[in-house]
Amino acid sequence: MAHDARPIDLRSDTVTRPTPAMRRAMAEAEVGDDQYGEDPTVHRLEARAAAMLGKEAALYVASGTMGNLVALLAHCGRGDEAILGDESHIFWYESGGAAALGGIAFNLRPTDRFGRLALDDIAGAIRPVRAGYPRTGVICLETTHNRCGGVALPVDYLRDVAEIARSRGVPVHLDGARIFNAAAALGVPAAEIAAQADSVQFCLSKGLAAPVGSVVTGTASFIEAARRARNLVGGAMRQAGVIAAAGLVALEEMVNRLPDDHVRARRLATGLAQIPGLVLDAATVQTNIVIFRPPSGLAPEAVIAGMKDDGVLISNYGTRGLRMVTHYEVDDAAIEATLAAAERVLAPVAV
Ligand code: TLP
Repeated sequence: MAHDARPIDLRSDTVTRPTPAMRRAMAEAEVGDDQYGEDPTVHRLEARAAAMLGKEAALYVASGTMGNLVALLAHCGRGDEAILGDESHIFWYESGGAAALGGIAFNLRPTDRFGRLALDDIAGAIRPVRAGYPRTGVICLETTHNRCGGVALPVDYLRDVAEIARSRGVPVHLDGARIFNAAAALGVPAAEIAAQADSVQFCLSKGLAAPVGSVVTGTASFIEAARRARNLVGGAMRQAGVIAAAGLVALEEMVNRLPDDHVRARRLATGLAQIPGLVLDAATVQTNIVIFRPPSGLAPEAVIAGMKDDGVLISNYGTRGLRMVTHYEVDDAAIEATLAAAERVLAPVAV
């Protein structure tokens, strides 16, 4: 397996390399100019993605960041407010793009340990119509929730938010970068999750192992607006079928194996929790992400460096702790090797 020659890379599921089937599909992809609407492979990918999420239409974009950006640009005008969680990916890691390019203000709300914003807080944050108030353009949620350790938002919670949003005429955007992980964890079709939001973006390039790309889904008129926004940010591509072909393989062949990653993440979490002083919220380990804090006295940077010396790459999630993510290229042996390394590196500091 790959980790014999390479480090065990648990920094993210984004590190997954395309499978042999993806490489073949890319080489053989039928292509055309997508800006003329003539790339048949992009069309197939968009149709497949829309069908899997139960939405009218879909748009292939270069990244999850671009997917969230074009969705927010399509929902909001300049000066509008987006209600979003203070631990959301859009707030933390997307360069403030919606604010920089769309003039969209962030109305940040506290996030609980399961990735939820309180319902009454959301309801209270939606602006009444008044000349001096910004307009509330969109409510954003995230599932699985990255900084909350990969928790999946329950469908009932999403339904409750949708009801509040609908009653106030505000759309809901779901950053469903890992929506198929959420679906697997909840044991429901991804379409049931997506049905609770007006727009959903999901990534092909994470646990599904495609080399590039995300998809935005929603109504046909929303996707038309998102397509315009994609042009605006320079994201309209040409013979994109070459990469979309790998995305199709991701949807056809990689969704059903995600539960394997979840089992391995739980094994990892159970093993890590045995280490004295290590802090881990086991209830949040629901999918392929494990976040933990090292025992006090051990600096996160020292843990990362120590693990790296032992051939294991992990990432620093700052105020949240350290993160490990399981994926297609991490097998059972890699999990056991990681735990052995963690026991050495995270052993209690002698006083
Ligand atoms: N997340 C990355 C990094 O945090 C940048 C990762 O390794 O997990 N939404 C969510 C919830 C995400 O986790 C990510 C990527 C994105 C959006 C953005 O996707 P990309 O990286 O394709 O722009």
